Amino acid sequence: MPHSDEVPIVAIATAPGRAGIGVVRVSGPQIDPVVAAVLGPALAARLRPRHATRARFLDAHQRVIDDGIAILYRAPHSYTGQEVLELQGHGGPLVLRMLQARCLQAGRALGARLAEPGEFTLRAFLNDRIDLAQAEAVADLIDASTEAAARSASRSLAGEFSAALAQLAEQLTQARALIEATLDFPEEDLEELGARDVRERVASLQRSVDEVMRRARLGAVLRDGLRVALVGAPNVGKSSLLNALAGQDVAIVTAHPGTTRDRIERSIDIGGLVLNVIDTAGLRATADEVEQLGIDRTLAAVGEADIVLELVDATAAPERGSPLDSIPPDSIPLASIPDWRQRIGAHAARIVVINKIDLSGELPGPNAGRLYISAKTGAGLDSLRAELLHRAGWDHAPSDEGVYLARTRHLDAIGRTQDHLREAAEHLQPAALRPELAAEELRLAGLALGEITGQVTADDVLGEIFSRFCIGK
Ligand SMILES: Nc1nc2c(ncn2[C@@H]2O[C@H](COP(=O)(O)OP(=O)(O)OP(=O)(O)O)[C@@H](O)[C@H]2O)c(=O)[nH]1
Ligand SMILES: [Mg+2]
Repeated sequence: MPHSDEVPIVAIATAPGRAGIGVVRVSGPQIDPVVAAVLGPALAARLRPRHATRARFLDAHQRVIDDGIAILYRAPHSYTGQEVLELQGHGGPLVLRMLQARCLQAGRALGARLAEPGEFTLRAFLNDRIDLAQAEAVADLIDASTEAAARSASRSLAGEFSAALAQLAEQLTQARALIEATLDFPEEDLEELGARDVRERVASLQRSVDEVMRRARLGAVLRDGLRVALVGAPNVGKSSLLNALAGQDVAIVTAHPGTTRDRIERSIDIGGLVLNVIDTAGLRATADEVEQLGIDRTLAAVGEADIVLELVDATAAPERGSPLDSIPPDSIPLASIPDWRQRIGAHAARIVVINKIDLSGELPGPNAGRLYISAKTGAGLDSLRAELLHRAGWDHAPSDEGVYLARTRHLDAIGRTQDHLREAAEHLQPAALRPELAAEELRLAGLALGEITGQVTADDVLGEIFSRFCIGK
């Protein structure tokens, strides 16, 4: 994405389609010619910054395109930190396109062009109106699919996440300064200067970063949801369970084993947490080419899942003649594809769910490491939902309190901060005191942390982040 913020950019800022009101935005270091052309010189001269003014939007022949509201923001008191003109007109797609074209035409001498996705926010970042974590929070707020995620994004946007990071960065700098003082005065020994103090500071920093990581991980789940795969032999009730959790008939259910051939995904809100539940084709050896392709997809879904729900039919004849209860969860057999569990990711959780207890008579809920349910009657589903939340890191209904709506990029940077702090702590051990290496690790820890707010960020990272925005933001 070009970073030149010297030219005006123009975009329709409201969603495509018909609506009561639509907004066209212009931002640039200099946009007065656009303002004068679109509003007429007389009105343009009377506009007071940040005040709504009733205006007619004019085309090149002074014909009225629309009648609406104009707001002018003078630099740096605007979203982008540049001069910004906001035209609020009627929300018809055609009228907004005409208005957008008119702004482009009026700004042609200034080099005006259409905005790239996220380019208004990119300019806000480049002009220090917001930091990178806040810019990402803008996109997250727009994309939020649950209330908790929206509130959390809005707090990140207000700078809560950034403030926590800034405090850590400050503490990192202080600890480093203490160590470097001993390097500058070689006659002073670090032990004398208070190695214990430095050690305690680093230990306390480690605890603080661990806490930020914990909150960021919860936030990442809130933001991205979790993938939950329903896996098991044919006919155990996987599709029935998907339908029960979704509260609607999403997948076809029949008494015929091998009904589901393809994977079916649904986003299901469980107490404010979005779970992406994936129904799969039942696992068994088959000569049917279509069914085999479906089973291959099941195995792929198992590999991608954060949580695998292994479904077992409570009435199914247990193998090897042993009653189901006496088989440890790990060896409940899926006769024909015994090694499917090896596909489960290293960090993924597996929950064994015994279904159809309305037929077998077991009590609903957890017992001996398994969960007993009936997808048909709904018995035990509350326990299952609670277990899913628990595995996602929430022991109560998810709330946005104290959670940072983190992205993978953030988790990665926090993880590297943790690594460098661990190294620093090792170099501060009395037996192997290497203060210069400890100081260097603290410096690297600070750099890793700075990537989140964008103090140190490569251009390609910026391009990657902002290109995912919608146009006009
Ligand atoms: N009594 C009872 N029947 C159930 C329950 N869950 C599912 N069934 C029945 O079991 C049969 C198979 O259910 P499905 O949900 O299609 O099973 P599946 O695991 O998706 O099967 P495939 O797609 O073939 O792998 C249907 O006749 C369902 O009505 C349950 O909890 N109790
Ligand atoms: Mg099915």
